[in-house]
Amino acid sequence: MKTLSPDAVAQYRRDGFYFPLRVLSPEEAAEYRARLEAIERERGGPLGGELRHKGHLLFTWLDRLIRHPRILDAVEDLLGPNLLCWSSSFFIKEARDHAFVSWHQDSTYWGLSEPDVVTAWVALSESSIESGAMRMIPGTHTEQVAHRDTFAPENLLSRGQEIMVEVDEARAVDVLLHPGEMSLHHVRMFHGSPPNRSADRRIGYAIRYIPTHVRQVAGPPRQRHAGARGGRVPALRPRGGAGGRPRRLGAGAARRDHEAAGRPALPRHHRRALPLGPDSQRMATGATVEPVKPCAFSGCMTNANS
Ligand SMILES: O=C(O)CCC(=O)C(=O)O
Repeated sequence: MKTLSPDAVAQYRRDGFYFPLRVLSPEEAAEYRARLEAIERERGGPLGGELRHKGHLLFTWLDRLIRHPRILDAVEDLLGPNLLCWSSSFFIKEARDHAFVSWHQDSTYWGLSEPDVVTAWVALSESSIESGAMRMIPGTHTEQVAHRDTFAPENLLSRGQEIMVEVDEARAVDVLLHPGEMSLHHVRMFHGSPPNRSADRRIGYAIRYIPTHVRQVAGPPRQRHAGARGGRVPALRPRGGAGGRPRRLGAGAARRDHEAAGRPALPRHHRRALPLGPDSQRMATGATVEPVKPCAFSGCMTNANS
């Protein structure tokens, strides 16, 4: 074990989640928050959907966060040493905001071959009962249940997805975190969160890790995975090599795979290697970047203008 005690691993396996784990100092967490808020100021408001998701593909500082050894050590204790970052998202509730997250299981929508996915949710501000901390129902990660789309406007989930069975809220555990602490949760965990009644924003960065044997079996043909740690990456063509720096995805290989699968023509930017460096460096130094338009292929964060 690298970080988690045998008891902590046993607790995760039994309950489906574990917290708190300190991964950043309060000062480091404040630095991450300051970087996020500098971008928001530059863009004139809170991040829209296209920048809230997979920010690690755009910003070098988030790319560093998804590879942070303290986060990876804990995730490795649960998933083993060969890890990909499948996705990441900011979950931000403004001060005294009605936004909430309905009870849901992440596994319902992600199209992955196995429920071997751990989310590391890193708090960049206080996550308390008042600010709308996540809530989890222990032991609910063992079965998949049906969901429906509600499209509730204040739901932070894209289609307002919610669990269709009765959720026993009396059993819910509040995942209370100070800035720089993280929680870990299983992809089938029943979880959600109420509105933020506090005077500060509630900011969390959710990083989704998978072991390299997990496959994308539904959804877009080519997801942008970042290699987080370890060497064997048999099928997903992650953007990062073995524990190393991000690299370009070969355009020819991507196109050949896509065409061989008999899929419709890819948008033009999917046929090229993805430029990570210039954009993220420009953002890191605070200069203006072109507006990013989300690609219609779900999960893709490429600038459709490129
Ligand atoms: O941040 C929240 O309140 C919810 C986050 C969530 O649903 C997730 O990380 O899967």
